[in-house]
Amino acid sequence: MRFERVELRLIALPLLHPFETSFGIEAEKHCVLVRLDCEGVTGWGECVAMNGPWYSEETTGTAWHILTEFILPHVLGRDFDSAQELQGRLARVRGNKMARAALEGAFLDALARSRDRSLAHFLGGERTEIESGVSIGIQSSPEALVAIVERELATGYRRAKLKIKPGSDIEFVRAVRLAFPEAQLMVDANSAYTLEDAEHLRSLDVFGLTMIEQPLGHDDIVDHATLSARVQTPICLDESIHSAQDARHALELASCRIINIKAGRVGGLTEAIRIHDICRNRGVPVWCGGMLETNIGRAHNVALASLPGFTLPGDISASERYFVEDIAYPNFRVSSHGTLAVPTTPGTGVEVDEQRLERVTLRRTELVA
Ligand code: OSB
Ligand code: MG
Repeated sequence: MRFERVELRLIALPLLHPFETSFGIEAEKHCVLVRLDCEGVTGWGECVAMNGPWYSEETTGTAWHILTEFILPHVLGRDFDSAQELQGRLARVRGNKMARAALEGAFLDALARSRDRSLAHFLGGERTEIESGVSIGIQSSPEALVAIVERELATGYRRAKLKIKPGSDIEFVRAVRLAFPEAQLMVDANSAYTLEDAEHLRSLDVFGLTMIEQPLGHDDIVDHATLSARVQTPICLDESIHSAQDARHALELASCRIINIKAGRVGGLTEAIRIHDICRNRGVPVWCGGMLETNIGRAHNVALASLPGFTLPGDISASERYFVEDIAYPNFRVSSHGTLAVPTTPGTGVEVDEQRLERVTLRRTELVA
């Protein structure tokens, strides 16, 4: 398929509720969308880089720069028949995984559409529905958190992930566990602790959490191995894993027992599937993370999570938890048994609402072969 035209848009969508993590509060979602046109087929990709370099070093600005200056000029006017071929062409570009993943996502959507197949099937997905979990931001008090968890579990979600940071951790988790003795619960610290907090983190063991996600340094796999041996709760890595090689290294060092896979963080769906395969061969469970995506990115996540190794509920929840109005439809809805249906229509299965998109666009550019 010949890459004829690419359009980039920076958009801003107000979030229904501000989302607080250990690295900050987000009230408005900013992201870069990629539209790729080739031979009569259009594909869409979403770049998960945030406004600022708080989760990783990439931002909407760096993604825009890398895509327009280095990635797109290198691929426009050329023919690609597989994601491997596209990644090969981009091998010279170091890092910038989120920028790269956004283009690969658009290409895979277009490729699946051109073959009249759903993205999920095209990637090797087998499930017709995926297990859905929720990620709940840091709240002002344990009581406020319990009220939100109660609502989410009543909706049917399979597990609740609680964001934690020093000062908003043990007492919050205790309150939720006391209120919901049987619920599948986990925590995500987004790198808010150091190895000196090992004893403190060990006090989470009594709550029977499914895992502690990324407690230590965002680029660490060594201290995580030490911590992993000192706590009973399984450690899961998010920020530290940028490639299949990182995943292999982390598993060889026993830095984690579970991996959160985000295609954006690892350079795209192809690399995400490599990590899935490595983990599956070793019997290591994986689940699909989220970055407060619009329905475009959410649809890519749902397709990825339909692969057989995704055996734990992911951070992929109903569209209506996030925005007043999305930019692509239909919305993903959660069933009463806590699942989202995997679309069976061609490509991602969502279509962009051009008028709505236009209204939320802050910046636009177009590159033509
Ligand atoms: O660490 O998983 C994370 C959102 C933004 C940045 C990092 C993370 C998150 C989430 C949200 O946890 C998950 C979702 O999309 O619902
Ligand atoms: Mg995380």
